[in-house]
Amino acid sequence: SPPAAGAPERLPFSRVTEEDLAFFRKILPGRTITDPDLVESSNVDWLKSMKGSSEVLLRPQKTEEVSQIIRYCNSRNLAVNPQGGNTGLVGGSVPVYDEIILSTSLMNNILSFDSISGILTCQAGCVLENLSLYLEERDYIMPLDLGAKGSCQIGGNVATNAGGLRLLRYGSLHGTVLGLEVVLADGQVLDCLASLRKDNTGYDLKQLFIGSEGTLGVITAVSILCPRKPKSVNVVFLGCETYEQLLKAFQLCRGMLGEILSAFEFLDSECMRLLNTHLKLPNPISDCPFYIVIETSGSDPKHDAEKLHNFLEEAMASSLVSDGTVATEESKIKALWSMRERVTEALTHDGFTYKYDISLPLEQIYQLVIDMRQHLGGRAKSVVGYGHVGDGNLHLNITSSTKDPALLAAIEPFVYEWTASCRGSISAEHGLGLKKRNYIYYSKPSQAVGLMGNIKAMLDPKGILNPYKTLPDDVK
Ligand code: FAD
Ligand code: 2HG
Ligand code: ZN
Repeated sequence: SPPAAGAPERLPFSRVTEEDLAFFRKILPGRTITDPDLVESSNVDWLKSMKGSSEVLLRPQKTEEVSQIIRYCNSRNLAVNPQGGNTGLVGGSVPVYDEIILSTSLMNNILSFDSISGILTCQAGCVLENLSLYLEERDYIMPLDLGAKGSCQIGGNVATNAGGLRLLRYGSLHGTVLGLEVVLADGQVLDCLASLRKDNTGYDLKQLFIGSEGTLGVITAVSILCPRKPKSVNVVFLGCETYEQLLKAFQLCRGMLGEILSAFEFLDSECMRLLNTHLKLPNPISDCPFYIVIETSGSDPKHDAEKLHNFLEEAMASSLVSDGTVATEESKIKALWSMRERVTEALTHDGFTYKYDISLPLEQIYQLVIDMRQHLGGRAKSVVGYGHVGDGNLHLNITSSTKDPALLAAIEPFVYEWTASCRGSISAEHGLGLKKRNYIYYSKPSQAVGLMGNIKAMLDPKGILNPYKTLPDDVK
């Protein structure tokens, strides 16, 4: 298929030959996939917005196999696209042209778990939800959670530095990942798989690979610090009349819930409309312009209930929230969470979706949605705002019935200029992939981007690892 409009030129990588396939089949017998019907789904991204034309899907099980494949590809100048669960939202997980797809899906073993320290070590292809289930049986949880948990893999999470719904409480993967094993572009295995809380021996190299989107190395194993499973979890779904009240509720909530607050998320009434229309999810409370999902996680149900009760009473008394419902039991907790987690899915039913994942100062978050609506007038089908408001992260999504270049031209660069004027980030948690890489300068100075280019050139001189991704066109 022809490359997407605006796609970069194909770089002069080799094309896969019969000899190459013979080599791959020797290393990965039965796991070198060339049947076009089987390769097809790995060529298309979750949003169905990108389509590559790879003819080879490799499914290693061991680090040593990854190492042999990459060493060979480097010597043959063959480009490789590392792929986890293929849930990425910026076109980073699928090939642009005929890059070999290296899937970690069969690298799904847990290597060790220490029930005293809570340190889990596993292969990169473990699905996030499977890790969560494994840990829950042992009274622990993963420090991250996201709507894509049923498909995304821990290697992909680390490669994108995924944030998600628990970042407010447990921090980013830059803090919770304790060690990584990475196959470098020349096939060397970099063993930084330490399981230590503290280790200041030289530069912290693993940090380079967290968020590097497959461009610096293939992550093969991860060691991660996991929190204890909370004994009591409560979720509240609240309605607010204005964004200012929502922010005041956040402030109050931080003060009154303190250490038990584990998530503070929001969605607007347009998201609710899409949940109602496309997924038939009814509003659990009365209609409001804004909705908040607050989660508490603590060790004492009585203590937590009391704190939550006091907070709700105060929030209602000071008219910060106008309606709400509380869940303590598992099925209702899940139902309330799905009102937030399934907005992305609802959007896919609304039409072609333009996605913006923006970090902004808290006070400015919703102004961007308002300004965008005004700026676009009637040109978009829906303009919705939701996200990890507690982390200062807005998900601004705009839909149209079909792909609409004129609409896109009205959105960009407006959205990026707006973001840069507040010194925000044009990619808070999804990465740059193919779609956002050329906008990096809105959030990073050219000096920083130049240094990124130097690091890439040092670690992957032939540029075989996930070409056309993350770095802008002018950095080679
Ligand atoms: P993929 O999509 O397969 O790959 C993503 C990138 O990482 C690609 O560039 C790929 O080349 C690279 N990569 C994958 N595995 C490796 C590896 N082993 N070594 C090196 N590079 C690798 N993101 C958030 O941050 N927060 C959210 O709340 C969130 N919610 C989501 C909800 C839904 C419904 C969906 C569809 C996506 C969501 N995402 C979210 C996007 C997020 O980036 C991914 O869900 C996830 O982190 C990607 O993991 P994956 O295994 O699917 O990786
Ligand atoms: C979320 O927080 C994800 O739900 C997806 O990061 C956001 O689809 C989006 O824009
Ligand atoms: Zn998100």
